Amino acid sequence: MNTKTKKIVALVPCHNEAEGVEKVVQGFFDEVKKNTGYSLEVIVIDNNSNDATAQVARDAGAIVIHEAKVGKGNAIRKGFESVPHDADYVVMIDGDNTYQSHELFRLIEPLSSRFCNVVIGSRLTGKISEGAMSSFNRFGNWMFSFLVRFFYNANVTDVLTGYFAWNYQALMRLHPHLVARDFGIEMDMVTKMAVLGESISCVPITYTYRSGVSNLHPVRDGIRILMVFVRNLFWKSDMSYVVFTPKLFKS
Ligand SMILES: Nc1nc2c(ncn2[C@@H]2O[C@H](COP(=O)(O)OP(=O)(O)OP(=O)(O)O)[C@@H](O)[C@H]2O)c(=O)[nH]1
Ligand SMILES: [Mg+2]
Repeated sequence: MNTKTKKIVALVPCHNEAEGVEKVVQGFFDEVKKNTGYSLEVIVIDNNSNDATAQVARDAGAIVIHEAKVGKGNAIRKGFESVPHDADYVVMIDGDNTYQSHELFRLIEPLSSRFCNVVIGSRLTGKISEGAMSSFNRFGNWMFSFLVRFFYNANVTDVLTGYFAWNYQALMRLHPHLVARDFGIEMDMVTKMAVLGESISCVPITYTYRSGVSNLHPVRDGIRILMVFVRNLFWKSDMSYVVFTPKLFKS
């Protein structure tokens, strides 16, 4: 029996999230304490915050690194570069406490049981608290998820979620290919994982009302996300072990 402790590394990209980040970090530590056989490192990527995000995160037990280039994509890609090589699982979550860090093992279990290599926390098949997501954003999320399922054959029900988990090797296969600098990062990740042929599963998660100020501009960011979706239809990778042709172009 393999009794080696498995190491989880949680990445939290933050731009002015002093209100939410403590609960996010604390929730991870509380959860890992309840589950023997796991260790945890939380890395907060502070992206030009001008509030107390870094201090609050450090006080809660996180390691804080900095990324000066604005944009969630830049922040999370800096986080991926900083994942220690002895990690077994890598989790990404937003710092605004809208996703529940105490649902961590819902995302880890399909990885630890080797059911799949990537787990996506799906809000649209989970629970969304009242007022947490506008009808416009809900429709946008649903539409983008539908398009990704249709054109990329990807097994996803919530492509723009902020809660992901990978086994370490799957993340290392993906990370060198990512280029999105802003809120296009989730679309970049999911579509490229689909092209790479990663096994992806979705689990239902809870999404709650935001603490702090939103950084998202639905129309501007929606257009950027659409551009990533279209651009990646033509993306190919030398590492891809699935010959990929967008469904639309199949004869
Ligand atoms: N916009 C933005 N967000 C960043 C940046 N760097 C990190 N983030 C983080 O990216 C995460 C997602 O941003 P949010 O503003 O919550 O966007 P959202 O979740 O799509 O939208 P809401 O429903 O309003 O919360 C948060 O944890 C941000 O702090 C940055 O430079 N710009
Ligand atoms: Mg948010």
